[in-house]
Amino acid sequence: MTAKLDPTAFRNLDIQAGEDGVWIVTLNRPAKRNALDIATIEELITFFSAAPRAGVRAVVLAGAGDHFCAGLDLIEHHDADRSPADFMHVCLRWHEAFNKMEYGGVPIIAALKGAVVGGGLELASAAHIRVMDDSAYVALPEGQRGLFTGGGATIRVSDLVGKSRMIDMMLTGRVYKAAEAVDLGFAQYLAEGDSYDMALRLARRAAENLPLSNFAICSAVSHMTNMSALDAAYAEAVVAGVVNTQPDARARLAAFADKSAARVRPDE
Ligand code: 1HE
Repeated sequence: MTAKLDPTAFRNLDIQAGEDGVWIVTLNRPAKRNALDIATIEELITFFSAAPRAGVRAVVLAGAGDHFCAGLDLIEHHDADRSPADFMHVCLRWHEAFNKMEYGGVPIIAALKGAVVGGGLELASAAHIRVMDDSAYVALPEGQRGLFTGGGATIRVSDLVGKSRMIDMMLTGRVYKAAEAVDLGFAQYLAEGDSYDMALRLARRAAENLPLSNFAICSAVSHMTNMSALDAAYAEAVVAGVVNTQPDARARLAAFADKSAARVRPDE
């Protein structure tokens, strides 16, 4: 079962398909600091729903301009003057997009710079790897705006850095700059140069893995951390049963056995 992805069908996202299966998805409203309006969320759903069945082997998720993402489109939200039920449905669409990302099975590497705030941090947290450069900073300004997180921060941001840190950020508007943010666990990498270059390198490396392995890594781990330990152990065994016996893995195992495969070394 395959899906088609037409890069020209997107307006708020710039989509570039790489020949190596690494696709570049760029939030493309730099004049609005890539704030997430409804149309952008719908495009994220469209892209990440199809990606696992469209031959996408890895994604670099980036932002156009100086900022990754300014979070919820506050102007759209203000102008729409939404009812509670309306905004609940908005949040459910955000969850649809971000769950498709986290559980979809395609590695997503976020290239972070400038503001990664509010819903922008929620979006970044749904990626599997986050790379920051020196310009990046994270914050949850919801408290100051009279809002609350609605795009999964209570789940993913607290998972990354803990409940008490998240609550402090929301109460006080605390901002963490890149180096400290990486130390605390908001991102796995601090790039010396451009976060995009490093994210692309990492995405290309991940794309060399077998797709079924990556599917398990970028889906099963998240599912299993939602389960009891007993159920997770069972599910892990089932997933490993499928992944670890895949025919495509035999050549890789044979290469290890005949000593032609690269060894695991600290400096490679
Ligand atoms: C926006 C948004 C936005 C910028 N919605 N339009 N998020 C926030 O509270 C962050 C709000 N944004 C900012 O703090 C700043 O804009 C930035 C630090 C990201 C960038 O600053 P700067 O000086 O480069 O840009 P700017 O002059 O503030 O904004 C440039 C334009 O982008 C301007 O539009 P213009 O038409 O007047 O030129 C801004 O209005 C627009 N813009 N950010 C809409 N967020 C599911 S619940 C999630 C809840 C949240 O995410 S709350 C956090 C919201």
